This record gives sequence, structure tokens and C-alpha cells, in this order.
Amino acid sequence: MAVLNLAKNLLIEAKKYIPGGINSPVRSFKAVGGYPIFFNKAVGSKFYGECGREFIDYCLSWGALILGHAYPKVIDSLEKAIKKGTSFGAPTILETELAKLIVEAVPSIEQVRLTNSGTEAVMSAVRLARAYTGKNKIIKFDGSYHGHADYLLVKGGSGQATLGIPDTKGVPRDFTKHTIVAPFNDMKKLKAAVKEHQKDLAAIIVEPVEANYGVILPKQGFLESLRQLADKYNIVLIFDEVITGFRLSYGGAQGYFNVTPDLTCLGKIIGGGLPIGAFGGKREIMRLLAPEGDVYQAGTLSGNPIAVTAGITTLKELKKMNPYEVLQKKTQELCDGIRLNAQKYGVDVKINHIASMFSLSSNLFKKVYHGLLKEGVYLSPSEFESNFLSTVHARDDIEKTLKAVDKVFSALGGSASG
Ligand code: KE4
Repeated sequence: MAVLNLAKNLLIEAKKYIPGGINSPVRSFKAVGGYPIFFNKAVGSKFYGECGREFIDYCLSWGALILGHAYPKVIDSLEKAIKKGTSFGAPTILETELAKLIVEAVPSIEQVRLTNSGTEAVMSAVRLARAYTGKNKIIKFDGSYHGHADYLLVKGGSGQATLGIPDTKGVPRDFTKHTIVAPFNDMKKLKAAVKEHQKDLAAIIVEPVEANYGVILPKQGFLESLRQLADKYNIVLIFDEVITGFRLSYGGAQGYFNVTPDLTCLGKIIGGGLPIGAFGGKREIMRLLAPEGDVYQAGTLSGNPIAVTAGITTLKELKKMNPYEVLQKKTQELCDGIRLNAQKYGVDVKINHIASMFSLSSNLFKKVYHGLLKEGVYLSPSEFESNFLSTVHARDDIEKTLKAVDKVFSALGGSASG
């Protein structure tokens, strides 16, 4: 009870000064009920609440921390960097180094520009695509999230590819008139939308694996078809790899599926847990950017030496370790274990996963969520969000998690059977 009261009181205090008490809605626990836990320390696969309780973390700052929390080499590099100053507002060789690492890791990226968030990366990539093609419309897919730029906060109409409708207050209908929403994985409807709007279609933007509506894999051939349509109708194909970049493989989802976009958006992992985004691609497109070109894009702290240092250390570590096969095996073991327990106790649970990311959906999600939380297992607080493993999630973490799952599902088993 004390833990609950503490969470409640911390939120009440925060709400005095911050709308909703949090700086990003998805942290609010609105999707799972109850009060968000306030944390104050994190190391490895664990983080620690103000209540003193330890949790195995599968949210990992929404996928950013593939090396886990407070990874020693990242911390060491930051300690050294921070003593040299936090921001110069001028170029540093560190930015060149991170850009080189990204270009070497992702063949489709010939040049890359850093931003402070994934939202900014996506906004910039879309602006660039519109300038490059001289066309205005973009196609996104329902269920995908590409940050909170006005014209991307849209929901699809009734299943068909429709002109986007704002799905938030504050966005004039006019702002979304160039955004078309198509059903993910539905080639027939996509082709019809592309044909209908081809004269004014600048870009198709896609999360190559949807990670904001649960984990939804692309159907066989879907990504390849996007590439063919983009080539046929002079459309810029943008892969939003803010989550999948350096997550599915060192070359991201495009490396994993072997499909090449024209532009790629990155974030999260490339900043090692500090604020960052990036967009990059073909030189012939990137050269349109100011100051050489006439597509304006900017950011006070873009490429700041501290976030870039964490990113460089993280990518160098991933390049050296190449942990992807081990990460995939650990995730497979965890997801198989959860499925087994769900079958054993007759609990309705759907697990989707790829590489080291997974989603768990259930008609009992809130009960599953809070049951696991009580056992010290922290999932992303929404069944539409993805969960992640890091290189430092150990066997012991997986075993403890599956023990917690067994306990929670055995208790729910009865209620599940009604
Ligand atoms: P940011 O602006 O939050 O750095 O990135 C936006 C973004 C762009 N593209 C994709 C595919 C994304 O998933 C995101 C942000 N992801 C969410 C979690 N699914 C961030 C969590 C939050 O909003 O607090």
C-alpha cells in the first residue's frame, strides 16, 4: 500500500507543474491503469523505483538502451566528454565520427544529418522528399507512429486508403489533406492509392516492422513491393527505423529484410539513451539540404557532443559484439516461455516478436501487466507498445520473468476460463 501511496503522491506533486505529471503521454500508465512508477536509478537490465523496488526493464527507454542501462563504456565515455563541455553550437569531429559509423552500417545512407528526436528526423525526411519530387502527398500506414508532427497525427478512414483525418485536437483538417493512410500489409489497397494519387505523391513512409501497434511484421514481399511502387511512380521510399535501426541487425530492418529505402529515419539506439534522431539516404537527395541546398532544416543541439558520444560508444560496441543472434535467441526463449504458460493456464495472450523486440496483447492485459509489475517485471505500459531485450538481460532475468509469468497466469487462469 505504501508503494501505491508513494506513486500516487509523487504523481500529484508532478501534476502541479507538468500536464499529466509526465513529459510524454505513453509514460502515464493511462493504458494500463494505476499510477506510473517514478524511477531514480538504473543499471544493466534493472531499474529502481523511488519506492526502492527493483524491476527487470523490458521498456528500455522505448528501445533506446540495447546495451542496457548505464553501460560502463557509455558512462565512461560520457564522463570524459562532459568535462570538455556540453555543447559548442559549432561542428565537432565527433559528429563526423557518428555519421561515418551510420553510413558504414547502412549502405543506403550515403549522407546523414543528426537531429534531437525521431520526430524531427521524420519531419525533415518528409520535407526533403517533397522538395526532391516537387510533389506534396505522402502515404503512411494505419497503426504506424512517426512522431508528433501535425500532418502525421492522422487516423485512417474506414479501412480503405483514405485522406488522413486529424486524430488529435489542435491540428487543422487542412494540415492533413496531403496525408493518405493505407492499411499496412495490404498491397491491393496500397496500389490503388498510389495509382489514384501518383501525380502528387512525394513519399511512402513505413515502419518496416510496425512497433507502435504491437509488433506487426511485414508480409512476405510487402516491403519489396513498396520499393517497386516507389521506382515505378518516382516516389521517395522512407523507412522509419527509429525503433528498428540497429535493433533488428547492425544494418537495421533494411539489412534484415534486404530492401533498400531512399531515406531512413533513425533515433533511440544511435543516441545510447540521450536525445537524438537522424535522417539520411541518397546523396542526390541529401544534397538539397541547407546550407548547400535550399531545403531548410536545423536544430540548436543537433549533433551535440554528449548525445553523439553516447551514440558512438554504443554503435562501436554493437559493431564489435554483433549481438543480434544471441539477442534473437534470448527473445525467442522468453516469448516461447510466455506462450507455453498461456497455454498451460488457458490465458488469452498473443505474442508477436522479431529479433529482440516483442509485444504482448491480451483481453486481460491490464491484469497481466500489473500482476507482472507486482513480481518486479516492467513491460512497456501499453499493449500497443513494443518491449525489448538488451545485451545485458541475463539468463537469470529470463528465468525470473518466466517464473513471474507462471505465477500471474496461474492466478489468472481461472478468471480466463470465466
Ligand atoms: P521521438 O520524437 O519520440 O524521439 O521519436 C518519434 C518516433 C518516430 N518513429 C517511430 C517508429 C517511433 O516509435 C517514434 C517514437 N516512439 C515512441 C514509443 N513507441 C516514443 C515514446 C514516447 O512517445 O514517449
